[in-house]
Amino acid sequence: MEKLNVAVVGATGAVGREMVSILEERDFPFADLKLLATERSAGTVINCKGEEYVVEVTTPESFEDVDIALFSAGGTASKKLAPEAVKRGAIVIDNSSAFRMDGEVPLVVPEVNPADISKHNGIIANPNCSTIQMVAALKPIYDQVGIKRIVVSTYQAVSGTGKDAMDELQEQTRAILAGDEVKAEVYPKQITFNALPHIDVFFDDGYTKEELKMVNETKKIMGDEEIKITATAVRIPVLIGHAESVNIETNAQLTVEEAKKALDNFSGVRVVDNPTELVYPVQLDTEETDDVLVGRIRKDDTIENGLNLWVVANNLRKGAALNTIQIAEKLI
Ligand code: NAP
Ligand code: 12T
Repeated sequence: MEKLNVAVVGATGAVGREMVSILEERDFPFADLKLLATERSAGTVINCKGEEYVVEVTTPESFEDVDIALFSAGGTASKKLAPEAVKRGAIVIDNSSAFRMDGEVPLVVPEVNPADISKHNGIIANPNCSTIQMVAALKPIYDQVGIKRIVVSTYQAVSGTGKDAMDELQEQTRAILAGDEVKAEVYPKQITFNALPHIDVFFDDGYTKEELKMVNETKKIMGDEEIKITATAVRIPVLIGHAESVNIETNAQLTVEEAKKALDNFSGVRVVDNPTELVYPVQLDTEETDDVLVGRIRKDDTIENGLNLWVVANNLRKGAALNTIQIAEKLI
C-alpha cells in the first residue's frame, strides 16, 4: 500500500486521541503524521507507533504535503480549515456536523454506503455518532424487507460532548459523594445521578439538533427520503458508549430469528441477545469491542410488521474515530 501523509486536527480531544490510537492499532500506512490542535495544547507530546509527535497549532499552511486530513475539532474549525486543506490537495474526512448535509459531500458508514466515498470533491463527512450505530444495525434489516418508520430514543454518554464533559461528570460525582458544592458548567443541569432530554441546541419546533441530525443523516446514508423517523436524544451519566431503543416498522414481515440472522451476518454488527441468561449489550461492553451490539430483539405486536431493538456502540470509536479511519482505509 502507498504511504500517505496524514494530519489529525483536534488530536488532543476525546475523539482525536482515539484516532491516534486507532492509526496505531490498525497499522495505518502513514509516512508522516501531523498532530494539530490550538495554542492551548501546542507542545503536547503524543506517542504513535513508537514515535513521539509534538502537537502543533493548526494553520492553513499546516496542510502543505498532507494527503489525508482527519478533522475532529468542532464545526467552526472545520468550516474555516477544511477548505484550506482541500485547496492544498488534501482529502478531508470531517467529524463535525459542518458539511454532513451538503449535497456535494458524501456521508459515509463504510458497512452501509461505501460506494458514496468515490463521489467526494475533497471532503467526506463522518455521520453523527448516534446515526452511525443506528444505520449499521438497521441496514441488514432494510436490505431484507425495507423500513417504513423508525422511532428511536437514545441514551448517550457524556464523551460525545468532549473531554470537558467527561471531566464534569467525574468532578460532580466526586463533589456529591464528598458533600461539596456541585457545579454545572458544560451542561445546563447536573448530569451526575440525572438524565437530560437535551443534546445539542433546541429549535423552535421543540426538537434538538441532535434529533434532527438522526432524521436527516439516516435518510441520506440509506439513500431513502421516504423513511419516516422520529427521535428523542437523552444524555445519561455514562462516560463512554451510546445506547438506543429503536422501534421499526418494516414493509414486510421479518421474524425475530430472521432479524438475528441478518444482523449477525452483517459486518461490524453482533447480536448479543439471550435474556434468559441475562445476556444483553450494555455501554461498558463497548470498551472491549468495536462492533455495534444489538440485543433485546422483540416483535412489536402493536403493528403488523414491527420490531424492537436495543443498539449499543462505542461513540468515540465506531461513532467517530474508527468510522473516520475506516473511511480513510476504503479511500486508499
Ligand atoms: P474535545 O475533547 O473538546 O476536543 C476538541 C479538540 O479540537 C481539541 O484537540 C482542541 O484542541 C481542538 N480544537 C478546538 N478548536 C480548534 C481549532 N480552531 N483549530 C484546531 N483545533 C481545534 O472534543 P471531541 O469530543 O474530541 O470532539 C471534537 C469534535 O468532533 C466535535 O466538536 C464534533 O464536531 C466532532 N464529534 C463528532 C462525533 C460524531 O458524532 N461523529 C462525536 C464526537 C465529536 P485544544 O486541545 O488545543 O483545545
Ligand atoms: N453535540 O458530531 O454532544 O454533531 O454528544 C456529536 C455529539 C454533536 C456531532 C454530543 C454533539 C455531535 C454531540
